[in-house]
Amino acid sequence: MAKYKIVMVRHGESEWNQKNLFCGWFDADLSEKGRNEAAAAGKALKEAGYQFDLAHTSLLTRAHKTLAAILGEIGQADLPTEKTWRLNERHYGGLTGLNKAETAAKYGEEQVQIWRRSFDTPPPPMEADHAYFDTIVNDPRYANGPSKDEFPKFESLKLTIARTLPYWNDVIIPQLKEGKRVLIAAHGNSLRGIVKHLDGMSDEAIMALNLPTGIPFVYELDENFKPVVSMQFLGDEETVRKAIEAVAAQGKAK
Ligand code: DG2
Repeated sequence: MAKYKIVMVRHGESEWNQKNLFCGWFDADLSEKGRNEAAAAGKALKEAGYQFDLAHTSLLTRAHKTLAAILGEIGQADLPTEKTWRLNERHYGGLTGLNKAETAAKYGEEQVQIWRRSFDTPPPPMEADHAYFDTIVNDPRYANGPSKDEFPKFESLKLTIARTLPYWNDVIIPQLKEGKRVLIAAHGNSLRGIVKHLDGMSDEAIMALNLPTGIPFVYELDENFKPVVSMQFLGDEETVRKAIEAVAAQGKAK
């Protein structure tokens, strides 16, 4: 029997999703489509009667704006919200800013699939001469963490999970145990990490999972935090399927 319920959502389409660029820790804003997706996510949650006690999000604007739009729609604009770098997108290292289709044309679709979806093969590191190195490393939003030692130059999904899961276990689980209704607005890969953990997915199985932008999904968990209901999207099946396929296709050479 389900004892706990949690709602998660990947932010709406960002300007860099729209341009098909590897984004990672670059702070891209939402596109107009992404703003509409975020509002639609809020409306879907409102229609389904959702209210929350707490929200969690990353330190990145695309997730904040998605969360704000959702909270506005459900009439909870002042909901207590915790922001953490541990929910940031995976750091795409040296790929940050490159076009995914052009990268596939240059290095092959298989290589891009490995960089995007393999469990433990990381992208190349972001070196100090990378166009976005200074912007990201010196961003004041990281003044309270990650520490210098923890600050990534690249992340595989495995490394992303290693910094996201402690937050899930130490912060979110205790709140669920207290009976709090929790919403997480984060990113494709930080959420894939949580989903992999919850569903006990193998390193191979997680490669096939793509999360759509701006469509909330619900998990119902038993007393041991094992899913009774897994990844139930608040959207019609056809729309969700197409949105997932579109994410998967971003790594194809055009
Ligand atoms: C995307 C995910 O992150 O890219 O960093 O480019 O969720 O913040 O838009 P998000 C990025 P893929 O792993 O799907 O290529």
